[in-house]
Amino acid sequence: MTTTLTPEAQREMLRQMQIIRRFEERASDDYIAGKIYGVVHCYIGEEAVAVGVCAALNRDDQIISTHRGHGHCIAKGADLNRMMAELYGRETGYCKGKGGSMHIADFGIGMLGANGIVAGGISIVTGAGLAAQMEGKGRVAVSFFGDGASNAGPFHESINIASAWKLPMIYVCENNLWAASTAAATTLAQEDVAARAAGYGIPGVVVDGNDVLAVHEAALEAVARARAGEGPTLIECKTYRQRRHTERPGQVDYRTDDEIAAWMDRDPIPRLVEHLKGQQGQLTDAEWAAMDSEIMATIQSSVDFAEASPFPRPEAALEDVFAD
Ligand SMILES: Cc1ncc(C[n+]2csc(CCOP(=O)(O)OP(=O)(O)O)c2C)c(N)n1
Repeated sequence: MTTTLTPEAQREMLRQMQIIRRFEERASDDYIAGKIYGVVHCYIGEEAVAVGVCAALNRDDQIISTHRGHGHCIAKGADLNRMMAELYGRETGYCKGKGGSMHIADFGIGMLGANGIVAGGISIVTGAGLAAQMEGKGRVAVSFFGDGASNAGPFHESINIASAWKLPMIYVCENNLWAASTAAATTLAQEDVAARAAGYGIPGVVVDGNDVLAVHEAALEAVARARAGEGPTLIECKTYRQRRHTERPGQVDYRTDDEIAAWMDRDPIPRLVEHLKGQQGQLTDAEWAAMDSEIMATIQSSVDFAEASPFPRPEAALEDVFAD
């Protein structure tokens, strides 16, 4: 792993990745315990993508997420209490407890929303890229999406128009090798999603998505290009979800034990920990343990906040509904 980032900046990336990890471990436990409703898709194993990309963005840059959205929310600066309260279905949550895991948005920090429609966010955030271009203040917009979503129409339509209009967009494909139960290898016409960029006349970059520093480097370059008015970049991050598609108990996992084990060895968090420890002691065991305990305490506070919050009033069911 190589970088020009300061040790402090790298430790902050580690902290962000561990917050995502601990938030989701708790969300999974509480979902299985029946305290969280709806469905929970964990991003565990893919944290380096959200963190590496969002560290290259400003607060007013905008991102859009997927059904697997907790990591993107946290990396863009979302409030953990409001996130946990939303998962718990409470009135203090981001959607007043009526949206759940797949509908968290926070426009104030440039997080335009998770989205339960596979590929649905790609065209929405391309519109945000057009708005950013028209506004002319140098903002950029980022679309996160999976390998499965890259086979859907909005991917192609959006990248085509973004390239034709040189929109300040960064398209980040999180290729975790599986779309629910479908292996990417059986549905991608070419091994690399990034190769498709050539068809739209934009750069396509393949990056180790479990190396936060490599993801960050690629993102910095793409952001600079977008801010300079040179148009979009497609970054394909090769990564892996360590969990099954959702946390629903009893769900079948089609993946082999060997494949899972090989990727567990490339877990992005221990990789950065080892890198920092090896870099003239930029992280000690004691510092890492202290960082983790502080994170665990923050996650516990978010659960306490959620549990102390009321459920929405039944009469609120039809409030904030924008369509008849
Ligand atoms: C339009 C649409 N089709 C199908 C689904 C059901 N579905 C939910 S997640 C998923 C797989 C998505 O795979 P990918 O885009 O690779 O993202 P990943 O789950 O791997 O993060 C599918 C098919 C959906 N939510 N929306």
